[in-house]
Amino acid sequence: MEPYDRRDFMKTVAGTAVFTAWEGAREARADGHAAGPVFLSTWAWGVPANARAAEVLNAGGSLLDAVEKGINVPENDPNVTSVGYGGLPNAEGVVELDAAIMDGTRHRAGAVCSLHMIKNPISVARLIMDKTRHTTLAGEGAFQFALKMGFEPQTLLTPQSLQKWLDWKADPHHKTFWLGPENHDTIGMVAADGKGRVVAGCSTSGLAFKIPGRVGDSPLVGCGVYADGNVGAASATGDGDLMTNYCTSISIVHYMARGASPQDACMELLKHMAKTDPQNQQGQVGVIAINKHGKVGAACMNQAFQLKYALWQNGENQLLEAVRFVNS
Ligand code: SD4
Repeated sequence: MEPYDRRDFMKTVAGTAVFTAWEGAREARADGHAAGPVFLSTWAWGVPANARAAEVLNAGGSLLDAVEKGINVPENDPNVTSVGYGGLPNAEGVVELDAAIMDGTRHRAGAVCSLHMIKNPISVARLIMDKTRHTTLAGEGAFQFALKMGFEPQTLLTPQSLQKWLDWKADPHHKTFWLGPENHDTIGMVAADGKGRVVAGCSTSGLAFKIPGRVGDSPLVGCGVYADGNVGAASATGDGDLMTNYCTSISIVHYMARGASPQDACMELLKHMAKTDPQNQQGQVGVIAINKHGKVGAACMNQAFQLKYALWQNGENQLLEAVRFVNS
């Protein structure tokens, strides 16, 4: 395996993503702002999430409304087994959801950890940001807050996710998180409105069959999301137990603040992780970034965790492959 080298980068892996990032750069207006809004989301369910976000913005909603409502799409989809309704449960069969949203303009976030029985944690996170002086609520307190805000409690297990948990439970050799990683994904979305405003949001059920109470990177400000209106925004997907130790999203935004493009900022973060511990090159790490001008970047550590991301720009919504750090 050969780690990323900046000289090789332009001519190697995942050309589409590189091309797209550079195309985005070319489409920036002379005043430095993108011609219009840009939405960038993780994984295939990012495509309908972006479409909904663009629709909300187009109908006069704010960028925060757009990101929240966009993320609601995979949260509501029972077939997305790592986010919201239908998300795989913890080891005790309870679905515990994490989410965060951050407004780069106000430099203010809302976050919710280990929320049960409420299918839209990103909307609860938004209300924590907008209606309270707090940034993060967890567990029972978060649930009670959601009820006060009018959310309907419901079971988040679907027949399919219940069956998967029963199968896992019945398997005498099942993996647990006392030992190693399992099955997961998430929705992260970063957005710029073309007028200098940026927002980041993230929502997940976390690692399937996790130890109850485990909180991943997704709801932690600076880890799963970060947005700074002067610079840009970032989000992360993958092994949150690993990535939390690198504060991935704030690191990427800080690389951008020091002049890196969103793509180079993503790669710098991966390079730092690989340098700190070469084992991290086998890790499940995916990151996306946008700057306030609407230029984008997306990267993942290796082929085994090939991040796909959805990019909505100029009315077009594409699913692309992120650039890999390890070239094999
Ligand atoms: C977590 N980072 O809870 C989340 C899960 C995820 O791709 O994003 N998986 O660790």
